[in-house]
Amino acid sequence: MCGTCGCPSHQAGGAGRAEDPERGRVITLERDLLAANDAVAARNRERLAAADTLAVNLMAGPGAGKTTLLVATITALAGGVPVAVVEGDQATDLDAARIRATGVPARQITTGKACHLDAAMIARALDDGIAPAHGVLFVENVGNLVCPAGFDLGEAAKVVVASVPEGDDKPLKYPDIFAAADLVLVNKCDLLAHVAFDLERFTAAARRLAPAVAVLAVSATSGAGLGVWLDWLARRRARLHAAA
Ligand SMILES: Nc1nc2c(ncn2[C@@H]2O[C@H](COP(=O)(O)OP(=O)(O)OP(=O)(O)O)[C@@H](O)[C@H]2O)c(=O)[nH]1
Ligand SMILES: [Mg+2]
Repeated sequence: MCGTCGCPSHQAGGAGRAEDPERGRVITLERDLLAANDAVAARNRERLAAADTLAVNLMAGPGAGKTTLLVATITALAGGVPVAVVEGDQATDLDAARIRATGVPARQITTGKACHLDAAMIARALDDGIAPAHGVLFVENVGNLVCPAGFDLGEAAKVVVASVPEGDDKPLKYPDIFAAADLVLVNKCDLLAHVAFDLERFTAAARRLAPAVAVLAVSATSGAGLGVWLDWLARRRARLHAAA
């Protein structure tokens, strides 16, 4: 397990030496932890579907612009859709405060040593009634391009937020999270003129991992591309509603 967070996702699918009994026990424990998480996530998914709530798990590296994008999205939705946010951070409730300043409910989860949210954390937030019926529950995962990929939260969609200053090589370097993505947003596209970032190369790399994935360039600060992102959300809400 990861020495920092005890996260099993790093090694659960990895190669263990069968002749090493201790390694075998660790792999079994890690698989059990992920299976337990998946069971809670399945229950979360049922609860969210029953409430007709679209849950969207935003995953990205630190500073990619998740909270800024959420604030811009909430502002653009302008009260037309019930929205709430679960904020995951290692420490502080700074991001939850930014969300609450828009008038939308936010529940901060501080994870301490853990580097990702898990399904049990989301289940507790659901117990507290955070999910808006017939609306959207955004989950801002802990800023990390590795560990969140392994943990199903019960969301309807995983959205990976990359950003222009991070570089166009991120899908190649962090394949698991891009392989899991239902949508990739390339944020800070207002900086494309100033930073060496090849959007075509980035998109091709992301599609090698998730062949059908849509890649949308957006800017949370200028508003560019936000309409396409809002349309994507509306389609996913309609799909969830139709399946109910
Ligand atoms: N130029 C530009 N800056 C942006 C954009 N979106 C966010 N930023 C800036 O990027 C920095 C980080 O933004 P946050 O929204 O806090 O990023 P985050 O992903 O929520 O960060 P963590 O929660 O710490 O992982 C801030 O200085 C934002 O103003 C954008 O579209 N363009
Ligand atoms: Mg944030």
